[in-house]
Amino acid sequence: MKTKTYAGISAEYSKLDQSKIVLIPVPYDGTSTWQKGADKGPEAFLEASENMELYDIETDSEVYKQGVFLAEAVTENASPEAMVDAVHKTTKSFIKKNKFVTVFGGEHSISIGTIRAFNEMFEDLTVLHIDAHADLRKSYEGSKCNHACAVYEASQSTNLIQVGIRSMDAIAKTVMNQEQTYFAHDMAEDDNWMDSAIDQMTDNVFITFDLDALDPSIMPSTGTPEPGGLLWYETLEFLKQVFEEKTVVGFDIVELCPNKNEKSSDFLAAKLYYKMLSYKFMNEDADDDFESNFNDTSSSNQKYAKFELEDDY
Ligand SMILES: [Mn+2]
Repeated sequence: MKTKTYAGISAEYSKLDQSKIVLIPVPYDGTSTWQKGADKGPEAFLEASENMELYDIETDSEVYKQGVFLAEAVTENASPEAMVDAVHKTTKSFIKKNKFVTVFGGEHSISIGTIRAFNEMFEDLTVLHIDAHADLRKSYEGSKCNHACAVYEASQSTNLIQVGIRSMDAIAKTVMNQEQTYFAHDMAEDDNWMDSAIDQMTDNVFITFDLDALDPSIMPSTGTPEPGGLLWYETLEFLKQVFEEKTVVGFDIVELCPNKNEKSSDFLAAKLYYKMLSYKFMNEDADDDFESNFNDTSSSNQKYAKFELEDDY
């Protein structure tokens, strides 16, 4: 990866010791089925980030001053399972260092590893899954670590809330909790969806953001664009409310599939990432210590009990 620091920030804001935020790139695209190229996502995102102005008008803040450490990319790709294991280990190691951990993919299968790490480290985790696709298959094309399975494990072991869904296989209905699913066609008609979704969240929230949740008019560079997605300001309004009302413990952003003739998607991804950091730290001084509320719960096997009992389908 060419970039040495996130957004070209100076050394004083990018050293691990002083950084409250860690960014882990995962340039992985091993299981995508249609358009390839999500492995190029992190580099395009980092390049766009370097060309972004770092003062956020809305929050009147410069969140990079909280420190952003750009971790070495996770490049394991021997198999989807090996990649998920590597993402899980790396993510967990930085959570244990008391950092606010963020991950940029790569295709959505990487989130199986990030979610597993956050679920082991934070109690009563809600996974807020923002996506066009339900991604609830237990396995697909011979692997449980396929992008089509991104939140199956989360559906069994966390409080999963799905937002923006407009494409799914009928079999996903047997797994999906419809009460906690916000379909795009309903969201278009119901202004109350944001409050309703937030009401169903526990305090600790991990956000997995598949960029194809956004409308293809603003995010064309993604592997599987679906019409009828979220627009920019409604997305920000929702995210800001989540960050204000809940403890967001980390997030990942996935499925940027860059196109060299269309740079606005790369820039949107860069801006979205920076907005989410700005919302997280908007009430904190750069001098304040960051205290993660992690609590290693991985020794408890209780949260996987339900997962093990599920039948294959
Ligand atoms: Mn998707």
